[in-house]
Amino acid sequence: MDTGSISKLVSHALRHEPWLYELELDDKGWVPVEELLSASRSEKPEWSALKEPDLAAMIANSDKKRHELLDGKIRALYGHSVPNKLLKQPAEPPAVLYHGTSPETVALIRASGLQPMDRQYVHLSVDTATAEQVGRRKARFPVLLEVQAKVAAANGVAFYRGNDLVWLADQVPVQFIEFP
Ligand code: HQG
Repeated sequence: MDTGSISKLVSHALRHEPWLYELELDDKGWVPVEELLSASRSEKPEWSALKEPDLAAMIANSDKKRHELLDGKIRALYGHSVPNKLLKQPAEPPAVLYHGTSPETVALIRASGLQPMDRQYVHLSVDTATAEQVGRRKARFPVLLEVQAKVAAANGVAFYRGNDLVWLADQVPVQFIEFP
């Protein structure tokens, strides 16, 4: 079983287009595992025996903690683009968070701050190595921006925990961003 392909399908279903799998996210992004399993099983013959432990193994063995299983439900921890914004509990962020992006995007961010663009939230990283990796999805030599997260939070910007490495924000005004 190719866990990478399952993870892609699960992310697509739980972040972007659940309706294509006849799934409906609740207000925190959860769906019943059995519903996701039956949708996944019908996608490919080799997934016909897919069970919850396979999803648990996929999460445990993944390079990033993208999904969470709890009490017979599963959700994506970040990355959503579904139209209804998920309900998230604001949390106290670390002092500094990082955002890796392409050099061409920096001027746009200087003009309008960090915006979620096609997703529900801006994605930030706890360390430069992770931000670098995120930025490399966009450019060979990404630019790392430093976000003064604690100061921004004290000034009314809401932050939310994604996983151990990823934090989310509705948007980050430019005065809290340090450019290289
Ligand atoms: C840019 C992956 C114009 C922003 C990663 C980024 C992450 C602006 C792009 C997660 C802007 C959005 C998300 C503005 C920000 N004007 N562009 N004002 N503000 N941008 O892919 O953060 O592998 O939606 O710099 O690891 O790159 O899928 O977000 O380049 O955690 O699990 O708009 O996706 O995780 O791009 O990545 P994305 P992201 P997975």
